[in-house]
Amino acid sequence: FPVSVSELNKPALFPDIAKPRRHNSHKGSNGTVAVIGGAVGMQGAVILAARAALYSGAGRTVASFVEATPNFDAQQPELMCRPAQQVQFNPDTVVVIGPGLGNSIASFDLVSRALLSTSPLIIDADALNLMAQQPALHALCNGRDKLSTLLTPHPLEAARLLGCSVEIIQADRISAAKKLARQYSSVVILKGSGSIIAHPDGNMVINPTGNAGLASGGTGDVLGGVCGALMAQHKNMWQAALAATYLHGTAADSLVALGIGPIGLCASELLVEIRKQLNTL
Ligand code: B4P
Ligand code: MG
Repeated sequence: FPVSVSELNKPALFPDIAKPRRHNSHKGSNGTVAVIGGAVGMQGAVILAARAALYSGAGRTVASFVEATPNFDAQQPELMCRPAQQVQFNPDTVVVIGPGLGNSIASFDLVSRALLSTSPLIIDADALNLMAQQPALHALCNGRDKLSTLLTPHPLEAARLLGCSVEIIQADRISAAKKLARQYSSVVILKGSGSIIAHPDGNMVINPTGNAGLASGGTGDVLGGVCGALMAQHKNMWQAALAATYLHGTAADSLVALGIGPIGLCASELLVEIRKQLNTL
C-alpha cells in the first residue's frame, strides 16, 4: 500500500489548476456544474454550493432542487434553478449531490441515478448518509471509475460511512480517510481542522490552511461547490480536491487576518475571497 505524506503548502501539488485561464476560452470550455439537493428548509445549502461553483469559475451552474424549486436566485441571477429530476447526467456535467438533499425516496432515486451515470460526482452531506444506510448505493459507488468520484464527509458522516463512532474517526484521521478512499473506491476529503485528502491508491495529503471560522453552517456546502467547479474546468478529481480544500482554507485565513472572523464568519463571505485566492495562485 503506497503511502506518501506531504503538507499541502504550495500550489505545486495542483499544477493544472494553478495555470492561468486560456485567453480564448469560452463558457463551454469551462464546464457545467449541477448541484442537487435542497429539500424544503435546506434550500440555502444548494444556493451556497451553486454560488461557490460560479465564483470558482464554472462556465454554467445549475442549482437543482429535490422539491419546491425557486424560480431564480435574486442575488445571483446567473444561476439556473431547475427541478432535480431535470438534471442531465453526462460526462460533461459535474454533479455535486447531497447539500440539504434529505432522505426521501426521491433523494434515494437521485443518488442512485447519479452513481449509475457517467457524470463526475462530488458526493456530500445527505447523499453520503444515504450511501451509509444503503449497501446497494455503496456497491454502485464501487462500480464507478475511481477518479470520477469524490466523497466529502465531515467526521460524523465519515463515522456513518465506516460504521464506527466519531471518536474512532478523530483518533486516527489519516487511517479513517485512507480506509474510506479504499472502501468506496473514491477520492476522499475528510473535513475538519487539518482536512485529509486521500487517493484510492493510498496516497494522502494533510491540508494546513483554514481555521475555526469555518466551524459554522454552510461552509461545507461552499467547499462542495468549489470542488465541482475546479473539476468541471480541469477534469482532474485529485487536483480539484487538493486545490479546493487549500483555497477554501486560505480564503478563511485571509478573512480572519482582516478581522472578519473567526467568530461570526459566514459561509457566503467566503465566496469573493475564494475567487481572489484562485485568481492569484
Ligand atoms: P451537519 O448538520 O451535517 O452539518 P453540515 O450541514 O454538513 O454543515 P456544513 O456543510 O456547513 O459543514 P461541514 O461540516 O460539512 O452536522 C454537523 C455535525 O457533525 C456536528 O453537529 C457534529 O456532531 C458533527 N461534526 C462535524 N464536524 C465535526 C468535527 N470536526 N468533529 C466532530 N464532530 C463533527 O463542513 C465544514 C467545513 O469547515 C469543512 O471544510 C471543514 O474542514 C471546515 N472546518 C470546520 N471547522 C474547522 C476548523 N476548526 N479548522 C479548519 N477547518 C474547519
Ligand atoms: Mg456538510
